[in-house]
Amino acid sequence: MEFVGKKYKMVSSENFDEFMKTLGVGLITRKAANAVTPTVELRKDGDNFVLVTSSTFKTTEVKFVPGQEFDEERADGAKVKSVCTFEGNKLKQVQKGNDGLEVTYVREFGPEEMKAVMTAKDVTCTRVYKVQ
Ligand code: DKA
Repeated sequence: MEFVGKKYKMVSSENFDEFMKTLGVGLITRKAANAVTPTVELRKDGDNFVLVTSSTFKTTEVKFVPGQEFDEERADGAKVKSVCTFEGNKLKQVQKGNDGLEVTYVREFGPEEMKAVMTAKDVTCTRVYKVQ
């Protein structure tokens, strides 16, 4: 997995505000999250992977073993359950909230960029990150 340890910085974002609205994120948190350009890095730590998303708004560390469900605290503070799996260079995350909402994230890692497609209900958000 040649993309482990690479740092990617966001260069574009489409529909993120609508996506966050669908997740039930309030206005103040949305404003803060919309204002930042996060850096994403996938790390490996023994059997675990750690997806680190850093910004001045918030830094989250999502620690997982592929295929095993885990508890996650999302960047908006929501307590959710997630499962992450790899399909080649794509990392797929399915996240379920207490409210029953299912959110999927597909992060496709490449040598130059990482593209994240996030979907909740009928809303899709696409964010592109360039290697640093
Ligand atoms: C990113 O990786 C954004 C991840 C989105 C997390 C869910 C929405 C949080 C709202 C504060 O660039």
